[in-house]
Amino acid sequence: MTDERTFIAVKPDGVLRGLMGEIIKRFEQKGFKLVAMKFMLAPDSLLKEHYIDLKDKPFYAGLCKYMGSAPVCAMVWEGLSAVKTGRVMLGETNPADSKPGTIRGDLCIQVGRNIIHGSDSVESANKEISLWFKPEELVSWKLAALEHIYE
Ligand code: DAT
Ligand code: MG
Repeated sequence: MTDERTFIAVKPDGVLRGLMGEIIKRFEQKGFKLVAMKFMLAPDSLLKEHYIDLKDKPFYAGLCKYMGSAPVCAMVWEGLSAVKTGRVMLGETNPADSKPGTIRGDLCIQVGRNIIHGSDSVESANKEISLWFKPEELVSWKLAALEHIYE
């Protein structure tokens, strides 16, 4: 099961702070394979659907507005346990609870500006990937280092 996929997005604060390269680097160096990437101003309709499970939260409207306030870098990364390991790499939702070494633990401070999104289950990953990407935008290719990343 080295073909599990997760949806990762650098949020507007991460983009505005120039942290895209640092975040991409971490997933690339880990050994995950980039399957798709899109730099875009996300439309409000897409963001509302993306965060639909949080629609009753008091921060929902502000969250959607902030997510559309500047570009995001939307990505699909693939590899063994990409969803779970991706979440570990992100850290906790609140950066204050995130350990050093994680993206949120190292690079941000407040929950409302936590710089990165990552799918929380395989099911939501599949939903998010199909929401953000057309099937033909998912690139099929072989990572040359594959046999050195997996035994
Ligand atoms: P995660 O992004 O770790 O999956 P989530 O899905 O529960 O967290 O929430 C989505 C985003 O909403 C989160 O990254 C930041 C924002 N958020 C969550 N809890 C919040 C809160 N209590 N106050 C403000 N923003 C919050
Ligand atoms: Mg979430």
